[in-house]
Amino acid sequence: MGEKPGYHVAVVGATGAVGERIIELLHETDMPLASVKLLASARSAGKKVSFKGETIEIEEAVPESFKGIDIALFSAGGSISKQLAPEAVKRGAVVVDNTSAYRMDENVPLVVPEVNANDLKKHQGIIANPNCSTIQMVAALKPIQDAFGMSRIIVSTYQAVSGSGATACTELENQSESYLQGTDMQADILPVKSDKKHYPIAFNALPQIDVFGENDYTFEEMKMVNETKKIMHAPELKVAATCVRLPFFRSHAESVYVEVEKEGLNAADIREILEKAPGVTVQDNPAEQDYPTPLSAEGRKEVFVGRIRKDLDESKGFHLWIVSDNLLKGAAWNTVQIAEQLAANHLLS
Ligand code: 25A
Ligand code: L14
Repeated sequence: MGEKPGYHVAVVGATGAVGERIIELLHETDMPLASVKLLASARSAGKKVSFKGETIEIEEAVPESFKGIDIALFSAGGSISKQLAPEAVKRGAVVVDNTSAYRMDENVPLVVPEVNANDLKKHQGIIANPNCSTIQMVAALKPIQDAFGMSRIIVSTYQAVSGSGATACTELENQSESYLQGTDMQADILPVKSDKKHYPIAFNALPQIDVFGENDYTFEEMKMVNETKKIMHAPELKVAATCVRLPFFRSHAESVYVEVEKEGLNAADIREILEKAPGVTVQDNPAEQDYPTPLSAEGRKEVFVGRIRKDLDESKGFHLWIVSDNLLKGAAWNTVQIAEQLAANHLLS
């Protein structure tokens, strides 16, 4: 690319499920871009990608890649972020990291722009993009917390296979074909590539996302617990999660139970708050069977909320169904939004 005014951006993990969506969103951004550098593993180096009429060659990500980069968007897994994010910062880049490597680090803001954009001001070179299931949940719940207080969240997730990356998507395709042809399904990746056992995801439901911790919750579940408290600035909030993988490709869905602090509210009060909430679209009309689904949310940037109901027994309890594209608001779009905010607020050094 020629010498244009604007930011020099690098995408790490550019050939992955999230990286590809980041590149698409950079096509549309209003942020001025001087150059875009696409980085992945040596396996992909040399591949060519077209970007705004120019051809960009994928390069292997190494420490020197970040020379002259203003902002680096990382989506290549936690171990790559641990190795290379500090190298990028050392060379003057601000990093927006999509992995769990730095999220709970005290010096790293964990940001959903609609919820806690102010936290960006405290950054020291790395900003973490939260876990996908957490992002869509807090985007819908923070406005309710602000209006009515919140004491407890209990969530069960229904998560898409793309959260586990491009190779897991191929695994679901292959297993589906095998199942329909009546042959044995080969399972090598899900629930967790590095774990001891693998189960087929096709025509199945797996109550394990990420590995188990000592308390018998999975890391995905504990990410939802800990990240929610950090983003919502609510260490005392009670949060419990059960995370389940289902055999569809895109968008996570969540059944969420919340208890507010204010007495005497109805579902209509919750609906009214959510209708005004930035980045949230209420899709909730039982009479017309209108509610969001993973397929209806695919490719959309918003967080959709439906099935808003008051609990039958607990007067401060409400149930919601929250759906969003895990690769967009859950990952690539939230990342690009953070980059845009950093640029707009002069937070790129
Ligand atoms: O390591 P972890 O913590 O378990 O996490 C790894 C996962 O993080 C995903 C990512 O998705 C991967 O599954 N990820 C990151 N952020 C995410 C988020 N917010 C997220 N998932 C959900 N939500 P992915 O697999 O789709 O993309 C991986 C990208 O990372 C690049 N990469 C890998 N190693 C790298 C590296 N980049 C720099 N240095 C390294 N050492 C990777 O590039 C991709 O861009 P690639 O060149 O390795 O992949 C090119 C194509 O190759 C295929 N492929 C993947 N694994 C294998 C493979 N082919 C053969 N053998 C393999 N083992 C992929 O289909 C890819 O298209
Ligand atoms: O913490 O659905 O970003 O497997 C990436 C993988 C969230 C879960 C993260 C998945 C995870 C996601």
